[in-house]
Amino acid sequence: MQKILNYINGELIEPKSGNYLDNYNPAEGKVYSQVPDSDGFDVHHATVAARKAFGAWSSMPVSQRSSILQKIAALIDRDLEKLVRAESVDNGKPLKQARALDIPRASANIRFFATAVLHTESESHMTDTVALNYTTRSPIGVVGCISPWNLPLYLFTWKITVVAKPSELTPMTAFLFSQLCIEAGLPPGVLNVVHGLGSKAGQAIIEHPEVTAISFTGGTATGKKITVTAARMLKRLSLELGGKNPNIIFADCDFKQAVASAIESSFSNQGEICLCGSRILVERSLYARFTEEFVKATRELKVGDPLEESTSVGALVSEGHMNKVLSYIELAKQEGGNLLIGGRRVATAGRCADGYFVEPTVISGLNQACRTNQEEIFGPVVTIMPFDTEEEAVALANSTIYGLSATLWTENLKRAHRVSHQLKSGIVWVNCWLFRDLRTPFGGMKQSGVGREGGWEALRFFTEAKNICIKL
Ligand code: TXE
Repeated sequence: MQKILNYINGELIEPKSGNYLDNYNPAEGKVYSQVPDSDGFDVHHATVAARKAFGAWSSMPVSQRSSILQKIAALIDRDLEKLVRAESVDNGKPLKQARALDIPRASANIRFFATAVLHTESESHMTDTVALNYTTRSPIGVVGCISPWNLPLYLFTWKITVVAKPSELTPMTAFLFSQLCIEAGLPPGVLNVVHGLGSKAGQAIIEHPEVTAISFTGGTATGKKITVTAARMLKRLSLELGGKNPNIIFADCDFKQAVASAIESSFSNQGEICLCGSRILVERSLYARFTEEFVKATRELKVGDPLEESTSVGALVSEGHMNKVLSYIELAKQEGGNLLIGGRRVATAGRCADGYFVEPTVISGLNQACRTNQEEIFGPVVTIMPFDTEEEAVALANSTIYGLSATLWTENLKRAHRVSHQLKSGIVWVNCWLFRDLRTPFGGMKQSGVGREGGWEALRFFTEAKNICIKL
């Protein structure tokens, strides 16, 4: 059985303890590889390597660093199909999803930062004619990066700076990526990938005194735990957490596009994207028509073997996660919800008979206050609710502890601006979803996160500003 290895100080090595965890293929419900069960020793080894690499790497001319990163991006493009398949097998997502989103965005992320660094500027401020201030930005040091399982390689490549831990549920593409870093000539220690459990390897990264900043993407509960440790040690923190995002459909929308996009934002990646629109709010005059069309389009989605090109909805990432999603569907029924479609585990035959598939599920008849409409489910499950006025739509949209993204559909330009300004979320999409320019800030308000990543925000997070004031 294939063994995944840690990537420390430029080498692919076993964990010191020799212990491994089972890694499942969620479409088959079977173990298919082994992932290192790393501990504090491996994390320390990685951190020392990172510390050692830091000086030479951060003083290497920018053009050289840029060309190594661009080489890594080119190697990802070269290995596109291999990485697409690996991501699909490891996570359960359909091949076409990994090919359209995950892997191309991973190389785009790296290329973005490889070229952005060639165009940075320093600020300067004249104080009357008396003094000149200029501000430099230098790399902050060893950063611990913890990434989740839903968009494994894509989110991993947002965070690459020195000691990184991918999710233990989806380690494969980070391992393949380590091999590409070696091939591209990335100096030893600049990136170290330590695989293992969050509570062990992850916690050791957070607690390591040499790790000066932490960038985390994952669940809100884990984010809170990490904050407590980081606060005690005064570490800089960037958190990208959960969401319960509204998708607001006004009666004057482009109906066909709104239905098609709502299918995408509800069920892409099995609903396992923090940006998915899990609460669909529809203006009452359009409610019956929209619901009918939406349920009809949901029925047409093909659920099943992720390796088949025609599949739209694959397997959930793990048995535990599938059971969590199914328990929320039970909760929705107890809370008085009507299942318009879906609601059960999918029974498949052949290779995928034991896979973790759940039917795309649409629930109506719930109020905004119930748990189904308040808590993140993170699966192919959406609720649909009517509203009467713009004010009510905004109030419903804003009434959760989360504030990551919101989508709204209207052809009325004034309303688009007005509502966008009132929505309490870090990202608002008008007449589109998941349309992303890598220069823009990414992150959430309220309990969806702390700080922003993406674009210049990321460069700011990973650097330390210093102001130099010269009296003239
Ligand atoms: O995520 P965790 P889980 C949400 C989603 C999901 C819920 C729980 O609702 O149902 O979170 O998922 C590492 N110190 N999202 O439990 O635990 C862990 O090993 C350091 C939203 O799988 O947050 C993994 O690498 N690290 C989300 C990473 O944290 C720790 C994506 C994420 O796992 C740690 C995923 C610790 N103490 C889930 N404990 C999004 N925002 O996109 C765990 N980890």
